[in-house]
Amino acid sequence: MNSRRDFLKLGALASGSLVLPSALKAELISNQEGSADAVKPIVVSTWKHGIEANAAAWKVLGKGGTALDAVEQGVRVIESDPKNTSVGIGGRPDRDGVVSLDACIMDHNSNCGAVAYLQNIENPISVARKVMEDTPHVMLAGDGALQFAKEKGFKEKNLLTKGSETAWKKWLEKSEYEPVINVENHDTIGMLAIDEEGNIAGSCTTSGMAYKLHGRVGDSPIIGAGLFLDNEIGGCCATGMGEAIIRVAGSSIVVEMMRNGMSPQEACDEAVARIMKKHSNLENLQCGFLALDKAGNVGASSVYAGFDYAAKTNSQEELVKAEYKLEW
Ligand code: SD4
Repeated sequence: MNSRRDFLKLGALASGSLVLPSALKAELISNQEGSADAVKPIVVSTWKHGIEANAAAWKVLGKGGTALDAVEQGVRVIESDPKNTSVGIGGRPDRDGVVSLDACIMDHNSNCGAVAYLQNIENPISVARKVMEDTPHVMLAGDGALQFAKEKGFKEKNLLTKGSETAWKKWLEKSEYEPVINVENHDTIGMLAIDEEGNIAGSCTTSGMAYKLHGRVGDSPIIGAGLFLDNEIGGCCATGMGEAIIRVAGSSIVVEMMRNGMSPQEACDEAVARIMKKHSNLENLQCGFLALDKAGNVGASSVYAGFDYAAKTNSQEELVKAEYKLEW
């Protein structure tokens, strides 16, 4: 396995705790027989756009706000960025030209909410939170999700930007009509945060696989696949080929492996290995996991090189390359 943990320092190092490579932190904890303080607050999120999302989450966490508010506010910024072509407005449409969004959110009490195949609403994560807080259900999909969002005061908006429409039309010219997965470093956003109280929350939001089949829903709104957490253990979020992530209940197995003693890094590596074992054809099968345990240890792993995540604490801000198994 390749091991690349290149740290790009984004902020000046101040006094206080550091985000340590997970192996180092684990060593520190065991050396001091559990006396090492947990790193909190902390927020981590997938891909480079995680830097901007973490900054928004920090406006909540830094003032002593809740992890739940932080993970909602953090990813909303990316959903509302029309230049981001894989989340919210500006997201690539399906092969029929329809933009449909998937999102979920989970709190430290294991409350969760999700929307799938939601159209015309810029911030699906906030609709998912409303599903969690204002209904007895976990997930609403399609027209029902849209109807619920409108009832809750969300405004309808055309999510297909000129740029995304042009790219889709160009794609149509070739008429491959094949669902494909994006490989560039601007993908679905998954976020995990621990607040000052030590509570964890997570969010995940996407426009899904570009040019997917009309009606397709991926892993991102599925609790246990795109996102899972347990306040006793930690959390995990996923990015990449949703079908492969669902097949192994990706984020939930990472949390369960951490429960059984693995570090976040070991658990993410193992989940990636599990996916690779289940698929004979690994062509374009990019999947990545990002995990955070309750002590503030972080791990991330992907099938192919290129996956990265952003981490932020009181003292440090980093973009970290995930470990990976294969070169493209
Ligand atoms: C999906 N997991 O819909 C999402 C897409 C993604 O990196 O994360 N791409 O399958």
